[in-house]
Amino acid sequence: YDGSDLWLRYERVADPGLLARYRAALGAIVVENAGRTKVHRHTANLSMAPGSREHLVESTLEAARDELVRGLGGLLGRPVPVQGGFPDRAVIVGTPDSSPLVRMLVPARDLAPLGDDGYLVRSLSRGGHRSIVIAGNTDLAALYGTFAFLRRLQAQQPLTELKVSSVPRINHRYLNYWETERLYAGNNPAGTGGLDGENGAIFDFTATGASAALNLPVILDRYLVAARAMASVGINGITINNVNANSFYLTPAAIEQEAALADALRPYGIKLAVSINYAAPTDARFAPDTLTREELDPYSAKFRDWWTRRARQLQAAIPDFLGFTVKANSEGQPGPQDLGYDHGDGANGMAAAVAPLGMRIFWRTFVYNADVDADRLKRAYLEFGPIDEERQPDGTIGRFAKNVFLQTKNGPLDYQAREPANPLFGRMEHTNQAIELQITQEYTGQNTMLCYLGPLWEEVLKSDTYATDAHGKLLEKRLVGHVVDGTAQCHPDSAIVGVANFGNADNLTGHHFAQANLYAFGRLAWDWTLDARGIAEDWVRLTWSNRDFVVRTIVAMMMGSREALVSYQTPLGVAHQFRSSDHYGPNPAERLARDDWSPVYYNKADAAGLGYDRSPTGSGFTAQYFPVLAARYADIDTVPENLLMWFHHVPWDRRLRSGRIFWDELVYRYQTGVHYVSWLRRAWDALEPHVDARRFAEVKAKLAAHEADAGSWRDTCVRYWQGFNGRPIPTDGPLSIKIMVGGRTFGGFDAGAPSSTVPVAAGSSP
Ligand code: BDP
Repeated sequence: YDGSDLWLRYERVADPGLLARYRAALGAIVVENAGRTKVHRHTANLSMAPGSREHLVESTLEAARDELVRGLGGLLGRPVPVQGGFPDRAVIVGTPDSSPLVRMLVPARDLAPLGDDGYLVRSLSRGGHRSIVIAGNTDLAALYGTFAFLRRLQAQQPLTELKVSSVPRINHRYLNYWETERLYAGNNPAGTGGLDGENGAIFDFTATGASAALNLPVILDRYLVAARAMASVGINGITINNVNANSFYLTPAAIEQEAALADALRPYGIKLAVSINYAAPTDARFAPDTLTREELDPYSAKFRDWWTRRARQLQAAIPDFLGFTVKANSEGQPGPQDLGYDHGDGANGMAAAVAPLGMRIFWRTFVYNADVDADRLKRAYLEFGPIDEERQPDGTIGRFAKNVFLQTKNGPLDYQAREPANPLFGRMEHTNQAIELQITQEYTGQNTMLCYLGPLWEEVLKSDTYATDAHGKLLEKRLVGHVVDGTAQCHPDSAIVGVANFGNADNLTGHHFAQANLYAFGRLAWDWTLDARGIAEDWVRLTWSNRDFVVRTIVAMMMGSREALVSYQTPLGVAHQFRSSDHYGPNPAERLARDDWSPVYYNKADAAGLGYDRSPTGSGFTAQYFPVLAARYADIDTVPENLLMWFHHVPWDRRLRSGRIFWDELVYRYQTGVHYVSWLRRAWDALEPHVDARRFAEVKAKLAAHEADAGSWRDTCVRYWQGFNGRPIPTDGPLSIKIMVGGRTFGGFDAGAPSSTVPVAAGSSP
């Protein structure tokens, strides 16, 4: 098995008793009027590639029906018929509009609180008939309920007395897909896909224009597997191209292909958006409809009309087109500041251009501009904060338009394995804010390391911002998740974005365990209050096996993996020690053209100690947080130890909570991280009898590379720090390693015995 079904495997239930109970309860599939509400289709010649396993459907209810046929057929090991009427033991799917049975069986008042996307799943007994009803107010909600129901069966949960309902906490649950550049996952190196098929992107566009055959009316299996997988966790939108945007995606030839893709994804409720370059109007590809650089004035009719024209072209082909994602005045991308305007002017100019079409602008806050402040981490708030607080002529506060979302990375730096929450969360009270998480593992091991990101995101979403109201009183709901879902500060609209990790690899994500990150993102996007451990357990049951031993082992492997990665890469809050060429390996000594791209800028290693002083005696970044956090981070005695070097330059001899001095603790952390990876490898080996051969071997090979690379992180960094402090490697006797995650310990193992393949630092010279 190659992993290409992701978590939608639907393996036959192994336990004979359970199989018999499922078979007895699930005798028929009833989806009334499944074909009645056909979704819009722009592309007449949309077709599957020859030899495809997937197939095109024309409506969302057909997608639900076909998923049940596939899912129940697989799980029960025999086909379950699609029937009309009101058969006994049926699974009934629909809405009160589509299905008279749903209307009869589900009281309207039970559906009312579900909104557009929420669903319910119930077992009912009526007139001697037992049935399971999956219902929502929209076809898409019914599809979401179908996937949730199948998930229960895949995880072997009982079917009796089902009374489930679920409503997403966040409205817009989107992926950003970065093709063409730094594909960290899922790409077959010599693969096809992306522009001109030259890299390993999932979607295969061509840039050659209308004269050559367009690749995209032809739909490949992997597009629909991805669509089903996204829908199964409730993702409802995708920006299809890199934020460093190629304006090709706005040309007529591209729009034709985007329309085909949108047609294929539409039954699954996934809508398209495109990343744009602020200066696209100057691009010769649009001649004669081009503007000069001076005409990129966000207040000018010329600029706005240009964008309205582009948006109209997109909407003509893709009626549910979402809008644009914008990276402006960041890392060399053009933006309104080039003409003396600020982000508010630029975002609002574009927002005004697309507002009549019902579209939104997702304007990213990942900006840094050396003129604004030497500490790169301070810049976003310095650039965006004042716009949020500005009093408007009509007396309201905040200048950003209603159809603008600021899209903000979880942390203030750049997707590091551990960061404090971005201070913008809670601070941008008058502005719509989306959180941006990175699913693709740029700084977290890419395609090689096993790193489950659920705990990272849970940590961020459940971080307390200590946000206060206008009177300085602490808000009641003030976790980052509350800010994002709108409940903290009464925002009616809400969004979460994940930078996605699939490509054209057989299993879509490269590392088999990278699938878990896509899954976890989707589940958390729907309900950020879920815990990462529960999500991991679901994923293991759906993807690998329901056997207790397998579930326990893999969940334990996953749960400690991120903390281990932090330990062997960037322990105790030292950030961004990555080699600039690929952001995978270490290079703490690197000094680049720009200070704020350089590991040395982040580590500030010297004879006295290590770490970046961002306290009031340093850059003063801590003051961007609400008072409770600002005070906690400002003081080296109260800052959480896992963020120590994020906020302070720490003396080598400083005593830490473990009783060890800082230098000893640092080496100890590197070491525990590497030991954890050795344990991962051994834990995996023990699963050999329980895992299919191909996936077992592929993960085993990745873990071997992972272990070697973790060792190289430790050795490179420890050796480099020694160059400053001249200290020996501490000897600490055998290490008993327990990695704590959310108050639980995982992988409690005796790491006293040195691993056979990795040189061990403690007690020896690295
Ligand atoms: C960095 C990536 C770069 C992205 C940038 C961004 O290295 O490729 O363009 O983030 O988010 O992490 O804009």
